[in-house]
Amino acid sequence: MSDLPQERRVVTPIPGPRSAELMQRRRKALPAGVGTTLPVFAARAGGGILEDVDGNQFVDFASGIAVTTVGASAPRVVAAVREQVDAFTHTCFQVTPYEGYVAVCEALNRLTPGDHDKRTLLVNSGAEAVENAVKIARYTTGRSAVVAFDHGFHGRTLLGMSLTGKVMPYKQGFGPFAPEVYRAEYSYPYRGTGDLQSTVQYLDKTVGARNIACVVVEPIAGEGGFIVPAPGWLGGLAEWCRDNGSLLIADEVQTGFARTGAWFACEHEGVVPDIVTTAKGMGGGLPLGGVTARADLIDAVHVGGLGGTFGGNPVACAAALAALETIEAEGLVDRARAIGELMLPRLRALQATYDVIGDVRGRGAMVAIELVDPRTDAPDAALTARIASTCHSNGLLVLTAGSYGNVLRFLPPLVIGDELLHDGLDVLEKALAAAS
Ligand code: PLZ
Repeated sequence: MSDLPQERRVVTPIPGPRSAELMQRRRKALPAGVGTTLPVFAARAGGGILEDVDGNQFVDFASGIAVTTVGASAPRVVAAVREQVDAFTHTCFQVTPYEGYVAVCEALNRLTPGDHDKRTLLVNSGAEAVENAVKIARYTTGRSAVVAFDHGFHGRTLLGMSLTGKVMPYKQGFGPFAPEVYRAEYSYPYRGTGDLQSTVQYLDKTVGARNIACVVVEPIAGEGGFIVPAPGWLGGLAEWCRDNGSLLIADEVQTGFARTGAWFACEHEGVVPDIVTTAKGMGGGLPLGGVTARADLIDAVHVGGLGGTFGGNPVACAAALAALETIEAEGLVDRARAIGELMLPRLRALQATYDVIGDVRGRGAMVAIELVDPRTDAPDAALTARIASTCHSNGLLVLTAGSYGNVLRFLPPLVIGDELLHDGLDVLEKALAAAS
């Protein structure tokens, strides 16, 4: 990132000619099923900027979907990766262990909510973390039912899809899905759905408390549209789990690692889960996932029951340790909170002007606006897509989200400067003005 100027710059139509050429090659070589948010090809990225192969520079409000929390070329991460690659790239931890893996587990045991005795398993992705969390919960409870929520997203593997709430594009045509997965209502204050009492009643009456191995929940629904549940809802679920011998699995894949202005989003609600799943922001851009569980639970699993060829790859571990060090050294937990304090008031001011903004919500550097028909509050996915596309053409990389596709979400790297944040919000404001 060292010499990447921290400024937005659009020098060609979007996509530019080189990107358009690469898109053509891509079309011939890749399946159509892999989507594209913004059809420009990356050349460099760092700080709050992503530069494409045509020399356009985008303000990054995406972080590769909440991954490059410390930036896409953070100096500590780059140096640590270089050093590790020089030493060795792989041994398979189960064949011959290495220190980096242990150090990442120690860090996760220290940083995740609760001061109880914990153990961590490392894997390659968020989906794999969720898969393993459910394996551990079933093993230790001897129960089979798994509860997930509307608006939830947990990955694209069979179990990940089964736990995910949204059919298109994630599940359509890909079934049958894993059995013994039950779906409860998620707390969605803006739409007035999912109160704790009806959720608990569903668990008791429809699924049956004694059948439930675990409840898998995102503390803030990510892909579902950055839905922050009502205060006390997550705590109420945790209490229900405790009372009924079910395990609470907090999927912190998107919310974790400083993103929301706390190390983990559960902290905002004072909730201590039995198992926490992590990935995304942990690896400093390299693929790494984790399952951190109460020691008494995870240690029950027999030797050889958990693992994988690549899980906790040494290069990914070195990157993760450097990313963690960066978060701590640069005070990025506080920075995330400050980013929220800058963005939320500006977005609320926009809401006062543009009545298509039905809701402004989020925590820290995980914020969103929900776009609606102001007369009915009906989700307006077409408007959302138009605004996103105008932002892209003007050099702001934004993502959409939401079960109804009507949420614009903002996930800047935490190392972005205030000027770029304001600049990005200016682009958004112009796109709103042009669309309404
Ligand atoms: N749990 C809460 O947000 C991944 C999905 C991108 P993987 N979210 C981005 C896409 O289109 O597939 C996610 C998540 C939560 C689990 C996952 C899955 O993480 O690392 O993508 O497997």
